[in-house]
Amino acid sequence: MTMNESKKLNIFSGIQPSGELTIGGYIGAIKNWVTLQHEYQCLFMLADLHTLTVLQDPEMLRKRCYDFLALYIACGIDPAKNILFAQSHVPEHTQLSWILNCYAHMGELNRMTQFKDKSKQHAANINVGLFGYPVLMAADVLLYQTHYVPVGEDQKQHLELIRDLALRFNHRYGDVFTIPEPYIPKQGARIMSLQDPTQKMSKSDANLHNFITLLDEPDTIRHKLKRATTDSGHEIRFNLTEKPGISNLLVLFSAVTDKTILALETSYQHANGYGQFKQDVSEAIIAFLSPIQSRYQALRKDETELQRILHQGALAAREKASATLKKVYTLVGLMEST
Ligand code: ATP
Ligand code: LTN
Repeated sequence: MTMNESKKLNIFSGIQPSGELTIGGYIGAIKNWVTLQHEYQCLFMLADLHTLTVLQDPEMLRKRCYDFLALYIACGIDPAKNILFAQSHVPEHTQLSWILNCYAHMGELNRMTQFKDKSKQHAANINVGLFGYPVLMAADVLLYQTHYVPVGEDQKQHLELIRDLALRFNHRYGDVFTIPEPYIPKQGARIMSLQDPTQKMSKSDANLHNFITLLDEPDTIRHKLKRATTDSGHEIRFNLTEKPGISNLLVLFSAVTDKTILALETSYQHANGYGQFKQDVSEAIIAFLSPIQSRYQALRKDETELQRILHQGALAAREKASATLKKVYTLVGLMEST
């Protein structure tokens, strides 16, 4: 590590390798990862342990970890510059999670909206892992003395809890953890579902027409966009209360073209209806995803290389994580193992 690298601030984020990565996840999180990697020391994790809070098919889960890693790289995350690793390869995450469990309160976890939502979604399997999900997330972030956590808006509440836990721990034991801050995009922090623009676009949505995945075929994208809910009227204007559907498409359009919403509104001010606009949004998404998809296909073929990246990543992550865990063990009064 060069002198400059050691002085860089730390970035940490992760995504659960479940379902298929949506364009919402890309715009809310990965797009920022790609920009931040140049200025920060970044760790990007496959949150495979977190996926177990919902029943998974073991073979699918293993396969998806490689799919997601290849996608991170295809989106522009450089494995030579960043630490890319799987959560399950770094046992310090579950070790710190246990300790933090003993400082987290039932009441604060009970207030988490994701827990409430997922409990409704998976009423037959409200397991303890689902309840403790944010504590494992806290361990992920706090092990690496993280300054910023680039995520979408839905993770903001978890980040607040992580900050509270870190402050509580530091208050008792001294400055052990860096207090992390969420890094949420100003625009695109909450991409909405295509057919119900009052709900977040989510990869676990049972209705496949609600989301666009990074690997969707062009015709699938065209089809989904055609069926996307638009609003009454015919103007193409950003207004979240009156026109949630069109506003969501404008945010998507802007994110994949890097044109401002204002510029897009201006270019459609004489549009007659939504047809052409929706068609243009789908073509812009297709053009944006096409190079990502080609890179993905090439990277995904070489599983040995993906394994090598994860192996290197786990070694680098463990070096950092074990230093924090050691401090924590000593502070809470655990014996040194000889
Ligand atoms: P699930 O449906 O499995 O809960 P998800 O689609 O909500 O998944 P996650 O894997 O939980 O996606 O999120 C990955 C990252 O992308 C997180 O940082 C999250 O905040 C962000 N993200 C997910 N969906 C969106 C969205 N619709 N808009 C903006 N950011 C999003
Ligand atoms: N819960 C996150 C995934 C995640 C994460 C993290 C994000 C697990 N650990 C640590 C940021 C930092 C999600 O995207 N659903």
